[in-house]
Amino acid sequence: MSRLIIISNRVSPATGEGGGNQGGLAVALSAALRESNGLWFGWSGEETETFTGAINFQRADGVATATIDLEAQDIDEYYNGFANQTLWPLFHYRIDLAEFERGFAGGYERVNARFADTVSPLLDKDDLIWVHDYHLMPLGRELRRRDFANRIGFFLHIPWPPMRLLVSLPSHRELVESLFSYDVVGFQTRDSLEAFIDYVNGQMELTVDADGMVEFQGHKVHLIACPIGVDCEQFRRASEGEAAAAMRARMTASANDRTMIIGVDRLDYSKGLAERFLGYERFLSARPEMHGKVFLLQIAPPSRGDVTSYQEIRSSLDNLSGRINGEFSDAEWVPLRYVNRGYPRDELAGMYRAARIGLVTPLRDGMNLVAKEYVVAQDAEDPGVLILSRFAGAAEQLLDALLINPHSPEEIADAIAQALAMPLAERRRRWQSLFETVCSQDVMWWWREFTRVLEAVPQPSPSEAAEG
Ligand code: ADQ
Repeated sequence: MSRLIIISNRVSPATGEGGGNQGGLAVALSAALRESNGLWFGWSGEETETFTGAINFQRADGVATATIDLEAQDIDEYYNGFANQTLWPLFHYRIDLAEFERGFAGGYERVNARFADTVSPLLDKDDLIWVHDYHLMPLGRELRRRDFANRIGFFLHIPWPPMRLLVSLPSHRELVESLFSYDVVGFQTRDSLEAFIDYVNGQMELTVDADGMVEFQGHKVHLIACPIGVDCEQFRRASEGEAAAAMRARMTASANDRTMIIGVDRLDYSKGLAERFLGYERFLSARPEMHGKVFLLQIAPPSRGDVTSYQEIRSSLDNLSGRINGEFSDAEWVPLRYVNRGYPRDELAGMYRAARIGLVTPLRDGMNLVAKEYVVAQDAEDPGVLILSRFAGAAEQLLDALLINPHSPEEIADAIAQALAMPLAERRRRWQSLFETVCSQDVMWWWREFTRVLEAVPQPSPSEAAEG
């Protein structure tokens, strides 16, 4: 087995028993690294006055990490700029929020080259290199320019946008061409894979064969859809553990016999929080008989606070939640509990289990792990109902959820009413099928599947590598 090198914007290995409080992705990648004695490389999250390329090596619980600091201009242009103000909105279909600034694009290229320069001395020729997400799309090309003939894979965690949207990015062609330096390019869903194929057919006049193989300038790339999952076993255990039970008991006590609906999201415009609140408001207006009988707990820790569009969504949600509570609350009942903080994962598992409905309504989402966590955390005897946006990647797999269009307050309101009235037998049947799907393609399956495909790529002979 080859040594695995994971390269991502941030490095967050899981340490402690069962990964402690880290998410499934950290747990899975850490397991993959332990198995191959690999290395995880990325940005420390820290700022330095001038970029030096100095590497901070650490090893914890059998996982080796190597991190670098970035200078202020890098963070502005690469991270807050091109990644989070250009690519993120554009890839989530929010062209109205996307900023196309040359400085951002330049910073993105510069930081990708810096990643390549710094990681290069750490790489051996047999290493399997796995690059993650939209921050680092050109990294494969940068490594090829430095003569690495290794097998290099890329996985995109966010959606791939339709061709007609992507072409609004001034450097769209260069960005897509850079992906052809990889041997394997993985997407979350068939839908994203098809949008990518549509682009390479339409803009590059290339043909992708039935197995997902496409050739560009003499190099073959394997395109796959490989949906990420959650750590089913660990999260199930957490949801049955003490911390979850204690949290569940606290939630039940504070619910005071009212039925709880839960939403858990990073505070991001792609998550459809305003639309969710409006759908819930519609439900309350249409069903006065339900007043005092339900409440929505929305947990939304702030993220990317340096970016203006995130400050704006935060203040508009403050207003909207205030308006809804002002309109419907009475002395004994507050219909919307809106909380801007994160919770430890085991407590989150308890909250999911205490909720009769999981309300997951992103306007666009690569996958959405909250939907899968909600399913895993349910009590098999008395499971809750998942309401899920059709535009989350997870909707391709979770067909037994109540699938809705998050832009329609009526559909959200009707789905809430349907979920509240759903008989136990139907809840059990739907949940059983969702649980089987989520656990058969969990996050361990995901990394094994991706690395299996990458490992199957024939390694170039030394002469080919020299020519390449
Ligand atoms: P995200 O956009 O961050 O990820 P998501 O998949 O929902 O979205 O993952 C969020 C994670 O953060 C979940 O594990 C959730 O439990 C956790 N989390 C959220 N709010 C929390 C809170 N208040 N307290 C504690 N934990 C909280 C990106 C893409 C997704 C894709 C993932 C993985 O946007 O589409 O599913 O990567 O590929």
